[in-house]
Amino acid sequence: MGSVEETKKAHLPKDFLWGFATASYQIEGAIHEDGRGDSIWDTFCRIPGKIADGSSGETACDSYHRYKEDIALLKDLGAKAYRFSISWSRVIPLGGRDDPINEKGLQYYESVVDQLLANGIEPMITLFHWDLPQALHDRYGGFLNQEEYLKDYVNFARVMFKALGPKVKKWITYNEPWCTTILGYNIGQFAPGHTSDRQKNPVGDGSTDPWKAGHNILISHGAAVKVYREEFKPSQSGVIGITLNGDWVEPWDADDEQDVEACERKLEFSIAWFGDAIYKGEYPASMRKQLGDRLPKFTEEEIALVKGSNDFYGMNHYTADYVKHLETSPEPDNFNGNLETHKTNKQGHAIGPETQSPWLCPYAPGSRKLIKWISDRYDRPIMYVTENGTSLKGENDKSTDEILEDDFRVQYFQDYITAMAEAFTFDNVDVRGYMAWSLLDNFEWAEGYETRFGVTFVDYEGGQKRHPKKSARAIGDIFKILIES
Ligand code: GBH
Repeated sequence: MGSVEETKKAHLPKDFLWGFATASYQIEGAIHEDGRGDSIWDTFCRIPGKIADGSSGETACDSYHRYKEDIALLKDLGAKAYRFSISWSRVIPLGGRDDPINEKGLQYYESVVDQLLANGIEPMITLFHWDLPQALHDRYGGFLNQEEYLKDYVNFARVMFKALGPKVKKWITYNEPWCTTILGYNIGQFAPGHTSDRQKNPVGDGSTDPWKAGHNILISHGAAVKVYREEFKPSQSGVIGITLNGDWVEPWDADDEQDVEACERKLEFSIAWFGDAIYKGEYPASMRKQLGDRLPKFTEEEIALVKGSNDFYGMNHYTADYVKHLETSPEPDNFNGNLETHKTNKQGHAIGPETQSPWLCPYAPGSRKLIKWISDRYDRPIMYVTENGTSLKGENDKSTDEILEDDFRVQYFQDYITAMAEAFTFDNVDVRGYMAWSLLDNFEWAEGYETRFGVTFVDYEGGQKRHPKKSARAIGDIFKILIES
C-alpha cells in the first residue's frame, strides 16, 4: 500500500469502466446443445485424474440458458461493463476456415450483447479463453501449426468482428497465452496436457513446444488485429488488445543481488515474453540467453504483424511470489528464468495470507508495483485490468449463509482496487478499467468446482440459483468512493 496520505488521495477518473469477468467454458455449460462442437477442454476433462473433483464444464453455471439472469445481476450490482469470452466451437463447431458456421451459436452471443446493451452495460469480448476447437487440435496440432492455425484463428476473429463489431467496441484476442503455452505444453496441467513428463502424457516436448505455441499465438494475435484495423475499425471504431497474466515478485533474500536480478528475469519470462514482442518487436534478452534457438526468431514479416499490435494492454493479476535464484544451470524444460518461487522469504515472512488456491496469496502493494512496471516498460500504454480476484480458504466447505459473508474477499478488492487507484493517482499510469474475477463461482479449470472465485455464490445443486456475496456489492461501493464525482 501507499502511505496513509496516498491512500486518502487516491482516486480514479470519472469515465473509469468497471465490471466483472467470466469465460465461456467456465460458465456456459450446454456443451452438446444447438450444434456446439467439442473443445480441447471437453476432451481434457474426460481424462480421469485431470480435474480435481472429476468434473467438467458440462453444466457449469448453465449461463447458456441463464444469461438474462446473469445480466440482470450485473445491472443490479451497478456494473458498467462485462467481460466474457466466445466459445469458438459453439460458433464454428469444427473450428476451421472451411468449416460451417453455426448460426445458433452466433445467435447466442448476439443475444448476450443485445441484452447487455439494453441494460446499459458495455460488452468486452475475449475471443479466446483457452477452449480451442478439438477438431483443430486433431487436424493439425492446433497452435503448433503456424500456417494452418493462423488462418483459422483469423477467420474466426473475422466472423466475430463482422457479427458483433457494430455493437462491441472492446476486443481481446487472447486471454493469458502464458497459461495456454506453459500449462498446456510444458507442465501439462491444462488442456491439451502436453508435457515432457511421460508419467503424465505420452506426447509433448516442454523444452520447445511452449515457445513455438507462444510464437504462433503472438503472430495470430497480430494478424487478427491487422484484420480488425483494416476491415472493421474504420467503421466500427473499437479497440483491440491482448490480455497477459502476471504475478508480482519480491526477492527471497533482499540483500542478494542475484535474487533481485532473478525477479526481473521472472517478469520477463512470464510477461515480457509476450509484452516485449508486442510493444518492442523482440523477445527479452534474458529469454534468448537461456533458451537459445529453442525460442523462435521473428521474421521481418512477423515483426510487422506483431509490433505495435495493441490498442491497450489487458492485465490479469492476482498474487505475488518471493523469488530465489538457482545456482545450477537451467534444465531444458525450465520456463521461468531458472529460479524458484516461494510464498515465504528468507526470514520466513509470508507474502500474504493463504487462500484456497495454492498459488494465490494476496499482496496488494505488488499490484501497484506491477502496473507501474508494465506502464514504464511499454511507454505508458492504455491499460485495463481485465481480471483480479481471489478464492477463500475452505469456502466450499462452509454453509451458504457463511459463504455470503465473504469479508476476506471484500478486503482483497478494497486493497487491490485502492492499489490500482494509487498507481493511477501517483505513478503516471493510464489505467482505464477494471473487471473483477469473477461474476459467478464457476468451473475453476483443473481445480473443478471446489475452488470458488465468484462474487456470487452459485448453488450448483440447488437449481443453479445465484446468491450475491457481500463482495458483489462491496465492489460498487469501493468504486463509488474512488471515482471522481
Ligand atoms: C485466471 O488466470 C484465468 O484467466 C481464469 O480463467 C481463472 O479462473 C482465474 O485465473 C482464477 O484461477 O498452479 O502453480 O502452476 C490467473 C493466472 C496463472 C493463475 C497460472 C494460476 C497456475 C499456477 N493463473 N496459475 S500453478
